[in-house]
Amino acid sequence: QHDCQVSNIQVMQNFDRSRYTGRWYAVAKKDPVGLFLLDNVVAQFSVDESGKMTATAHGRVIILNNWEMCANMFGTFEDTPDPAKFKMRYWGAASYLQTGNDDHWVIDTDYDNYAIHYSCREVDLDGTCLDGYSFIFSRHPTGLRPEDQKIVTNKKKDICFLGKYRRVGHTGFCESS
Ligand code: AZE
Repeated sequence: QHDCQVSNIQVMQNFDRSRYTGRWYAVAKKDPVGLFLLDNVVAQFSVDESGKMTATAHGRVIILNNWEMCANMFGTFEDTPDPAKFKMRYWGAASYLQTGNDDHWVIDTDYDNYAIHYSCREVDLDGTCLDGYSFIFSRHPTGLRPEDQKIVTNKKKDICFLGKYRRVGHTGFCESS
């Protein structure tokens, strides 16, 4: 169904957080309103001794008066009754970076090649997403495999973000961090 109701969005069945750990390269993103990671976005997911999921991420940002820098971010995940839906509390290594508490849903992944992430920050009165963001992740810095592209396109449609993504470039800007 494509009624675009946030509450009807299907997420990954039987999500296995341990198989999700490790490095993911953002290959495309749909931006939220306001400041956001621009490009060179790489996320690293971990599961700690107690089973809690945590992550770090970096990406190029431009803050304040056109100050370009690499944002080093941290995230902790609060579980919900659905194993693929989390609340992510996040903050930057530097205080002038962004902090927040966003939904973090894993829509689909094969763990070894691709992952589709979704976060709606604000649900509209009609139940659709008014302000949200999404990352398409790949295990490969070179991008998605051709065989995964059709799956990803279909999922973009399912979450009603098709046509709203931009490619995420990797130029090595954040390599030293
Ligand atoms: C995400 C993957 C896992 C960890 C984190 C993520 C999100 C980070 C941001 C960062 C924004 C920073 C800004 C700085 C000026 C989803 C990539 C923390 C949303 C705007």
